[in-house]
Amino acid sequence: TREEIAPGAVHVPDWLGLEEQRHLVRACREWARAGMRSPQLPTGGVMSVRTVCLGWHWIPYRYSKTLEDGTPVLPFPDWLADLGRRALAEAYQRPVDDYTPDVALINFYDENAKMGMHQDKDERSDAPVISLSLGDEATFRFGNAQTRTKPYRDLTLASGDLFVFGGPARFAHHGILRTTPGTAPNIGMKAGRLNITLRTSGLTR
Ligand code: MD5
Ligand code: FE
Repeated sequence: TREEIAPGAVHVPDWLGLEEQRHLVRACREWARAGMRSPQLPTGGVMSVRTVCLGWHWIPYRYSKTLEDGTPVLPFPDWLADLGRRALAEAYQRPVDDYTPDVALINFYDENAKMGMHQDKDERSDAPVISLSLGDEATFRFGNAQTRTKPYRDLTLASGDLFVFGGPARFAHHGILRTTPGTAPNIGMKAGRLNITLRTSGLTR
């Protein structure tokens, strides 16, 4: 099933099979060995998710090629770009060879983590953003491009779900209200939720 939530916003529940989910969990575990950090906001706050980046390192509100301590960012693998093209083809029901994401943000949510309503505006590209969910279910709020408030729609994102945000949905406000412990299938995660977003930075180093 494919549901167009708004123009350019497509939800494909259960897109990833269990073996593909397990493969992605193993990959996230490897990337996490480099260290997951809670991004620090300029306001002094700290985000409740923990993050590791591939391709470009994201700091609110910019991208850089090195981490805070100067170590190089992990590479963005070709197989992940291929997965992104397959995801876009499924969501938009057209062949895709013109999508070249170069950033992935891997967000880990423990049972208390959430993400406030925001827009993703740090990329210098209006290419679609692809979201893949693994582990516990989340309540996702999909809003509008104009305001952080109503109208919005609350949806459940479950393990294996694909969500594509393109076109007019690319700059919609969105957030994660909560995750629901104990709702994950058996894919090699003890607890919590992982979200992988694929993005196009629009940057050249
Ligand atoms: C997550 N991540 O589940 C969420 C969902 C983030 C982030 O929001 O910035 O890491 S991915 C949702 C997303 C990305 C880009 C655009 C839109 C939603 N959108 O227009 O609704 O960790
Ligand atoms: Fe976001």
